[in-house]
Amino acid sequence: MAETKVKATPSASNSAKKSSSKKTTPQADVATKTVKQPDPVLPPANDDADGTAPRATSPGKPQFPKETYLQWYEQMQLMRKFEDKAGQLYGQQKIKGFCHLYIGQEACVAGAVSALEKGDKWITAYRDHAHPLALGTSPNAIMAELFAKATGCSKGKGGSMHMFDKEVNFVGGHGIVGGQVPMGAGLAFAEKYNKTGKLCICYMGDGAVRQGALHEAFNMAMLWKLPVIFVVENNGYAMGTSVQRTSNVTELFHIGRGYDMPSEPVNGMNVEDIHDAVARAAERARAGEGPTFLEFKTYRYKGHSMSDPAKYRTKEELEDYRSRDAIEQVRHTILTHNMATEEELTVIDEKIKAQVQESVEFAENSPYPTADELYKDVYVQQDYPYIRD
Ligand SMILES: Cc1ncc(C[n+]2csc(CCOP(=O)(O)OP(=O)(O)O)c2C)c(N)n1
Ligand SMILES: [Mg+2]
Repeated sequence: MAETKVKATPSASNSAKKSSSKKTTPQADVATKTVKQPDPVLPPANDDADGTAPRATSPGKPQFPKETYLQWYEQMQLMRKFEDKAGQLYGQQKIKGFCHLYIGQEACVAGAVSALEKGDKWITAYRDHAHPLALGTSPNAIMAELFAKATGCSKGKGGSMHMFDKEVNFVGGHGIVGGQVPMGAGLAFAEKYNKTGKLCICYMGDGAVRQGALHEAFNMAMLWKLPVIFVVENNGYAMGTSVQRTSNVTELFHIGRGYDMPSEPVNGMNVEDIHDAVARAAERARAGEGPTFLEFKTYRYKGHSMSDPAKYRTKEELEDYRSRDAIEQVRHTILTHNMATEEELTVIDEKIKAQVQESVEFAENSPYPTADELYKDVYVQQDYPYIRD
């Protein structure tokens, strides 16, 4: 293990402690921090990467400034409360169509937001409400999109699976399993080509790892040393099918090995571990060393989508993950180390409740798109050569 200087956000650095409190965007300016650099291929960054360490009850010494823990708490609570509400509204048929909730996986996004820079590109699959929420898209625009209203972040034409927000560099929201993986490589190619110093973080589910497109993209990303961080959110299941039933390689991070891609497992229920792993990968990408493959071992508390009763798993399995809930861990750290009082956390909770309520009212009171919207935002090439009358 070598010690390397990496760029990380103020959250990762004591020197930046003060500036992080007046954050204007979730991705703040960079500061420097020394973290452990793992060997390029494989060895786990920590010995609890399978998520078995009971951090909520033995949190240890906080590694980050209090502003970071409070930011994580607020972001993750917003994701959770927003989606709790979305789930309720789905039950009332105010939200229709597909709807995949991220509840349980919140740390996977919060820890990456704090480790990356403004201007980095984000892309993911269809479980995509939390990413823009944490990047700073207004909850109003996301709720309105769920309601298919014209004020939604995709003008009401995308719905739950197709959130987009160029302002925060969130490039979707993609429904084809694995489809976003080559796109993530392409986004990173553009950053390299334009010499922006930015990178792309490309999320996918464990189901996507068995798509051919991933393997083609991994090869090219390594060949061209693209500034991309591939993240598999391994929540154990692709719809109702477990990883064990569909993959000969169940430690998914091993798959990066075939391409000599630096790859590691990360405890996806722990936001600090996620921050550190993403910061290491970002350092490599910005230094021109190319891609990294991170396997976040995580869990979704709800079914695959709103129509899934999740009968393929046991109550005990769910409770085991719930007992290591990422939000509870952060809450515990904050309270144990007197970073805030119960009352102060309640103020944050109340603020979030009001934000979520406001987003529902905004969505309810917004108009649907008009019929002429059908013909807008559609790719047309008048001289397309292959269509003949
Ligand atoms: C190419 C393709 N095949 C099948 C589907 C149907 N499908 C939708 S979600 C899904 C499971 C994907 O699971 P995973 O990648 O683990 O993501 P998670 O839902 O767990 O976040 C499947 C098979 C699809 N959308 N695209
Ligand atoms: Mg999955």
